[in-house]
Amino acid sequence: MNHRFVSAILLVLGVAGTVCAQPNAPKPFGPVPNENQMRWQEMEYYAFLHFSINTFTDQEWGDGADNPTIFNPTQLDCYQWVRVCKEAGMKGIILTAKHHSGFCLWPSRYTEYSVKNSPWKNGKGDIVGDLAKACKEYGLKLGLYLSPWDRNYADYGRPEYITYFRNQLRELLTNYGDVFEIWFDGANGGSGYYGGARETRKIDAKTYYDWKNTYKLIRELQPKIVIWNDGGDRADLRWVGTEEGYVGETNWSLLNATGNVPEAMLRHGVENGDSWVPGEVNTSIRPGWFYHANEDSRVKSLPQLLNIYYSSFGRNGTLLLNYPIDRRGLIHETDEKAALTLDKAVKEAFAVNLAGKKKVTASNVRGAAFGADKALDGDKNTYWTTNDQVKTASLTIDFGKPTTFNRFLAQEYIRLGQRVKAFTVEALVNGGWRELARQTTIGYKRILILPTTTATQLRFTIIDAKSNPVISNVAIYNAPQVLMAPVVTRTKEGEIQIKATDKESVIYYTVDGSTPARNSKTYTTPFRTDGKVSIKAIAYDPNSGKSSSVVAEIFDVVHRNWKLVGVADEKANKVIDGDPESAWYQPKDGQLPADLIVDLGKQENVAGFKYLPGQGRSSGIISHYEFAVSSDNQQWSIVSGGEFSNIKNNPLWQTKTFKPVNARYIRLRATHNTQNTTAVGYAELDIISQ
Ligand code: FUL
Repeated sequence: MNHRFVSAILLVLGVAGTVCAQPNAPKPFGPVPNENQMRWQEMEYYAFLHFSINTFTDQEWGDGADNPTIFNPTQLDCYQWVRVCKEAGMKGIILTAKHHSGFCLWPSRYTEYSVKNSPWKNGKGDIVGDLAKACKEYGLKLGLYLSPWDRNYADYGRPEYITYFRNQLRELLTNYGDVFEIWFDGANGGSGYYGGARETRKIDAKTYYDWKNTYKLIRELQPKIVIWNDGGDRADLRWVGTEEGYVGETNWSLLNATGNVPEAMLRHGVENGDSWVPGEVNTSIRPGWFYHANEDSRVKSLPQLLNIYYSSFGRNGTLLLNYPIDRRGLIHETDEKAALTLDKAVKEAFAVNLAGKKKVTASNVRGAAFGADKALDGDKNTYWTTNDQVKTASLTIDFGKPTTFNRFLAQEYIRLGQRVKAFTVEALVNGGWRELARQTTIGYKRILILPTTTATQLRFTIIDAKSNPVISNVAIYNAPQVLMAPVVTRTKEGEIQIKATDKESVIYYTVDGSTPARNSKTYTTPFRTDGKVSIKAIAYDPNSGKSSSVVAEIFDVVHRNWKLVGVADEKANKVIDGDPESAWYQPKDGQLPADLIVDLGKQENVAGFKYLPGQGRSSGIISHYEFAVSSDNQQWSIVSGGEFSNIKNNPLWQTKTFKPVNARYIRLRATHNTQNTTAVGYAELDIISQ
């Protein structure tokens, strides 16, 4: 039987139970979540753990050729992972049981490419088993990532692989207890080891995996599971089109069951979609998904994490936050500290609901069982709703005295569908109503950051809805201020600019690597630097006495005398202007390979390079490259080449290092881009000198 049909039946039964309890309750409108999706949505926050053989090669993707003997974590402890996640307020963990390299973290019967051929526990270990056990003890739910793309397996691309893939699914979904979510990444086909063939294989992600039957198997083995799939048939959950940690402000939990979904649509859902497919926001606590020691200082700061928090489950999404497991086999201390700090800040922000037990009235009420008070009673199963056909209505909370607040939270009772299309929040200040926010969707949960306001009343008005609104919760908070760390950039001329996001704050900085404090230099205007320099800065708010986290940037040689060779277009200088926001694209009729040559103005000892793709669009992102150096722009030596792993979904700075070499010219050759077209673009190109 079709799973949607089964879900629909379950759902009708589930909803019927609730609806029958309340005579005169509204009927569901449009697609609604099934019980599995409901259970998942209420988890809100859970962890991703990325760990594989490529943790030991410092790569984002393994190509399937690395020898299992290099997989040797020295202190692997699944209890540490689970403890950190639990203390950070998370409700579950999704582990990369098999990433694209094909290396399995459990001793699969169907391959030799697994922990059983590693020195870890003399080949007798099972990480999936250890994690399942630890999760059970701590009351966290277990989820698994099984990469459909397998760069090790000889038969990948042929029908035989599907049997192998399903055998592995059967192992994972049978031997480790309940699995709440299965994760199928969309990266599919490409170059790999493939049992020694070392070739490029293409598959059609829509048809190759026969998802229909694969899903059937999964649901048979784990009836309570939710399926995440960004590559094939529409699953239970959707990707939100970015790995940066946000979903659109307008976010419908709906898609159409068939048809293509462009990334922009994933970000917002489809207003009149015919299926319930809610968004899950996945992002990493560091730039990469896997552990790289050189990212130890780039763990996201509290303001960054709070931003992600508000932009994910503050916008009707769930948050799947990744910790890379390090080579010891642990969540790194810095990541742990960051996650716990986030949890503390969230608890502080939402500690006191200022709307709780306050006088509340509504412009329309369906009857006493659905009164305005039902939105304030803290019970997720009760709700305020209006008579059928009433799509515009407001709810007014009377604080009884002037009250200061800056956060607004609302939840729809989504078991009856997602209905609200637009709403406003107003405050009664000095006898007049002031609009604080005008927004679109709500869904399971919407949180708004409002300007800090002191008012005696707050009015929440639904100005447009698909059907009469059904609101299960409204809450108001006054969250403590958290300062954003300043942003530091350096121009082509070597001028350092430091910008604070919070207007009232003062910036303190150092140029010698020491930690900035209030006795450090105060930043007022840009200043010039030469050569390598390390800048650290903080923002300080004299009113609250609070400081931001420290931002640290290391700049290499100044680009003052750098020139692009053989490019007439003036705009091309954007590639070396030090501004990550500006980008340049090779002319449209270009061909691959495409070269970009930079004259460094003098000989430098070059030990690596850095490439940042254009941040504004998804085209022109280089996926494969060759990097060469020269002293005379005639004779070139290739010093590095390969792929920028996962750059498509995560278009961040790419760093490649090599044995230092003296050179005056550098050449970045783009051999492929992420879309298999000829577009090539660059936000920045830089070198690492010695
Ligand atoms: C991506 C993968 O290619 C990354 O390596 C990572 O697993 C991320 C969560 O999904 O698309």
